[in-house]
Amino acid sequence: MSKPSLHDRLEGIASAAAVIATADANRLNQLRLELLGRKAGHLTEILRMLPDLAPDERRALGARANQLKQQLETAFDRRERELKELMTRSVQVDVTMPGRASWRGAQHPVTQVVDEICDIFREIGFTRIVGPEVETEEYNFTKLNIPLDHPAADAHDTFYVGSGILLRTHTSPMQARTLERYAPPVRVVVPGQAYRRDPFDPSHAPAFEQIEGLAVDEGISFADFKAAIDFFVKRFFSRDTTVRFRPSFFPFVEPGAEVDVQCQVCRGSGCSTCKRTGYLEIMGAGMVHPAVLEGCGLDAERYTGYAFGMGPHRIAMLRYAIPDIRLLFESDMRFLGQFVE
Ligand code: 2NL
Repeated sequence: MSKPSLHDRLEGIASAAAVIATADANRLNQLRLELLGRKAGHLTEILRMLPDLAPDERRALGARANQLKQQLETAFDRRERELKELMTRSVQVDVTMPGRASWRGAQHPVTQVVDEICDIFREIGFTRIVGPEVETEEYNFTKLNIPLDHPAADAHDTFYVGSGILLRTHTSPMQARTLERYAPPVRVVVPGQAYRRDPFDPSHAPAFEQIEGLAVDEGISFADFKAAIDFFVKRFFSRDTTVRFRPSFFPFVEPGAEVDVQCQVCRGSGCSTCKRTGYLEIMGAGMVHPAVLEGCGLDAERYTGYAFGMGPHRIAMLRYAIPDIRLLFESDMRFLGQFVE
C-alpha cells in the first residue's frame, strides 16, 4: 500500500478529532499530545512539512492544516472547560432526589422464638440460664443416665474436641450443673446451641438451637408437668390449642413423653403438614429419672421434677409454615425481611 497522501492524513486527523468531545481528562491529554504535541504530534508534523511543498499544494494544504489546528484547539479547550465544570457539579447534592429508606434491624426469627418461649416460662417462675457449648462426656452423657455404650448414645453422635471433650448434643448438661450447684426448688430454662453429627437437610442441621426446661422440688407431680406445658402451649400458640402427651423413651426421664399440639394449619382435621394426624410434635419431656437426681447429689426419695426439651428451629417452622430448616440458616434478606416486626 502506498503512503497516504498529506491530504488523506489531514482528513484522518479531522475524523479522529471527533472523540475529543467525549474524552475524559486522561484521554484528553493523550489526544492533545498525539495530535498537537510539539515533537511528534500528527498535525505538527504536517505543518512542519509545508515549507518544502510546491506553492499550489502548500496553499491548499496549508489553509486546511491551519484551519484544523484551530478547530482542534477550540475542541480541546471546550472539553477541558466542560470536564472542570463536571468535577464541581458532581459534588453537589440533588435535593429533589427521593430519600432511600433506612434499613430496620430485627432479631432472627429463631431468636424471637427463643425469647418468647423463655418469657412465657418466666411468668411461671423459670429463670433463664446459659452454659458452655463445649462439654465433657460425663455431663453430656453419664450424668444424664446415658451410658457411653448404650444405644441411646448413637442418636447423639457428635464432634469431639479432645479426649472426653465434645460439643454438647443437648443443653441438658447445664441442667445437671444447675442441680449440682443450687438446692431445690429449681426452675430453669436453658436456651442454647447444640450439635449432632446430622446431615444438613430440610429437617436437620448439624448445629441447632435447643431450649430445655427443668423443675425440681418436693412434691412435683406429672400433673404439674402437664399444667406447665398446657400453659406454655396456650400462651405460645393460641388459647384454644389442645395438647396431647404420648408415652416415649428418653434415658433421663421416667416416665417419658412426647408432646404434640393441635395442627396449626388445619386445626386438627388433618392436612399434609400434620400428615393427616391433626397433631404436630413440639417437644420431648418427662419426669426426671431418679438416677439423674441421685447422680447430681439429690435424694430422689425426697425430690421429684419434670424436664422437657424442644427445638426452636422446629417450633419456628411449625408456627410460620417454613418448609425447609435451611432457610433459617442462610441469612437471605428476602426471607428474613418477612420477620421484621
Ligand atoms: C427432645 C427431648 C428432653 C429432657 C430433654 C432433661 C434434663 C435433665 C433431666 C431430665 Cl437434667 N431431662 N431434659 C427431658 C426429656 C426430653 O428433650 O426431643 N429434645 C429436643
